[in-house]
Amino acid sequence: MKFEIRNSKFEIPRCSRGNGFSLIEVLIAVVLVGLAIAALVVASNSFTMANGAGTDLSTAEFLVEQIRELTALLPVADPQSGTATFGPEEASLAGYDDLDDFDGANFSPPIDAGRSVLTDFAAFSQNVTIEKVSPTDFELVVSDFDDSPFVRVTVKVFLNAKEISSSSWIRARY
Ligand SMILES: [Ca+2]
Ligand SMILES: [Ca+2]
Repeated sequence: MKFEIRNSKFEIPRCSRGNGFSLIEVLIAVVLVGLAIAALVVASNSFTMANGAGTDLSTAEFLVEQIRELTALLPVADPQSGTATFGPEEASLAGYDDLDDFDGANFSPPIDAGRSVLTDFAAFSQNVTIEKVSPTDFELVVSDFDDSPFVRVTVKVFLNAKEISSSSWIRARY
């Protein structure tokens, strides 16, 4: 482009058609491309976040399943005493031999169904609560000393102290 002085006034010569783009056209194109890229980056970030949350949830559900499997075959009442004494009578996890031994247990790092520590998931933890519930209303928690044969198992999975997943089920003393 050339600036010409005519009659003491500056005139900006216009681009004639077919002779490339004007500065304004180029600027508008740059802004539009910029907006498109920004939109793509935002969309990509939110997809990554959603995907990450999905992975965490799958891991949490896997960790709930490990406790479910581990406790599925354990009796509700202690095999020696025959009573459901809430909390462990044994010194360590390896000796837990009834469901309520797991009451109040917190596994961090979490454990698998074979009671092995899952160090690869160290950011996660499993919290187990065992409660007696009323035979007529499983939503109603009764005293640990009640003679109800039903207990409710609740497993909560935390990721860096934030609860990710929670699951409950009912077991009966038999
Ligand atoms: Ca026991
Ligand atoms: Ca016990």
